[in-house]
Amino acid sequence: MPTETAAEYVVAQARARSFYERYERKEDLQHQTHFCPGCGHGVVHKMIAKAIDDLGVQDRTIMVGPVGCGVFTYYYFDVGNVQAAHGRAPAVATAMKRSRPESIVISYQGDGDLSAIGSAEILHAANRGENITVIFVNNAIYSMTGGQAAPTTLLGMKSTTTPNGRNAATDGYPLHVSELLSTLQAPAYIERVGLGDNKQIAQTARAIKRGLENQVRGLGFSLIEVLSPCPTIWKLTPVEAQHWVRDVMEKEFRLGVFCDRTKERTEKADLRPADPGSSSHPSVGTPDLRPVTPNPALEELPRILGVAEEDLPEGNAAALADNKAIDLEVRIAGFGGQGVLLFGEVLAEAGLDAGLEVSWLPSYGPEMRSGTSNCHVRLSRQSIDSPLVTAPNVLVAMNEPSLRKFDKSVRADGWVIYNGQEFPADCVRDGVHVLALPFTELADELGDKRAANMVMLGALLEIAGALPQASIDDALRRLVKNPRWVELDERALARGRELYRESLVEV
Ligand SMILES: Cc1ncc(C[n+]2csc(CCOP(=O)(O)OP(=O)(O)O)c2C)c(N)n1
Ligand code: SF4
Ligand SMILES: [Mg+2]
Repeated sequence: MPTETAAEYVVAQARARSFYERYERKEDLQHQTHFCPGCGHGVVHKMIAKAIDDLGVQDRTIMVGPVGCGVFTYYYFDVGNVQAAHGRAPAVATAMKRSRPESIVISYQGDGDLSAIGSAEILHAANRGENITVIFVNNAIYSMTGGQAAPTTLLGMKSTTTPNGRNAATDGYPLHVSELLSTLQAPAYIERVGLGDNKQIAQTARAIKRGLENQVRGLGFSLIEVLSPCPTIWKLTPVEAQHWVRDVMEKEFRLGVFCDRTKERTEKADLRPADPGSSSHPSVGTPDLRPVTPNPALEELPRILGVAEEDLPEGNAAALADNKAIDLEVRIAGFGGQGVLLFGEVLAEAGLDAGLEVSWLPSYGPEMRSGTSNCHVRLSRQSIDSPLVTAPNVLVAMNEPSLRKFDKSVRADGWVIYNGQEFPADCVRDGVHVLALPFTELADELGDKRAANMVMLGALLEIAGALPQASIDDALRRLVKNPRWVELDERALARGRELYRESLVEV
């Protein structure tokens, strides 16, 4: 058991080794997180990183991040990272833990994520007793999206969806997740803690460490619920928000340990000889510290997913034959409604149709506080290691903020396709090619300015010369079902190809 007092704990807060030294999220803010002042997420992050350090498990920890203000775990924790779809972290964590039993898997979730859209996932992961650790950051609201009510919102509490305050008659009662899950037989440990004052903070650090330690010892499912301030959405100062946790939230959500089967499981584990076939399951309770063994099923995966050349649609194999070195990394960015995601989908579907390795990763970002929506697309003849495109060889910027956000990331000798008459002089970079045209107006001339994305895609296809026209046509028809739009988009693609040929500008 740790012995820190609250004061000692605060003094001990040097940067944990389990944090990256620099955060690559924003080039100019590499020592700052994205959290608002007084946000509980940052405090919980520190505690998790310190616990990972203390337990010496950094090399085998996998953090499964949520959707919500905690989404950027992968920018901060220097461990294995996966980002799950909203609410699905316990399912992803289950898969990680079962395929890599020696790993230490953390499911990090907000209250919207865990208790609303992900209520089924957490319930069943807990009921199966997965040997994972869930860190549940309860701030009683959907913060990232601007303050809609969550199942944990307090009665009378105002939110954008309960403007007159939550009303039990119409909105139900605050959901007590820890109490609910502790009625199950499988969980090993469930505790609710808070960040309302120093004493609570010290207890939270202990509980988080304990939740991880339980997993290291193979004792089963642990969940630590943390009552956490969100000054921004609660419209309080950081100090007021902290007091609100202690004086108001805690009255609704009682702190304490709701379930603790760790002692009996430790005793059972001590009596039993190690069983290599079943050690990851908590009903067995055997601590699993075996060395990493490769999972043969995973090694088979490339073969299972691979597309043999002879299976390609007729004509495509030949079209690709002399295009062995395709390695297209595209970042497409713009405002919501500009068709950024569809652009990426058509490109990715066409690549798939053509038998390439493909990834498509939409990135909505925390809309409330930044703005542009963007997506990452990779097309390659080789296996793709990561769907993230951090250094694109083509940036498609559908507006100026997107250009400014991503232009520095474009590789030397790469391309920027920019929707604007004038390419801003301060964005010009040596060796980076630019095609800057008023694509929105050009699409308008074709019949609808919303087809600007397809005009830009046409230009990209012509620049990259990577995909057979038949694959693009097929992808378009599959994704854009309305025949009127298919016809317009086809003309837009052709126009884009033409514009590139006519208007190429090299900078
Ligand atoms: C499938 C899906 N539905 C809805 C959203 C929009 N969305 C993003 S974050 C969020 C709520 C996050 O709230 P919470 O989990 O409490 O996290 P917090 O931001 O409060 O830490 C929602 C609804 C989404 N990204 N994906
Ligand atoms: S909006 Fe709230 S939860 Fe999100 S980062 Fe800011 S304080 Fe934290
Ligand atoms: Mg929340």
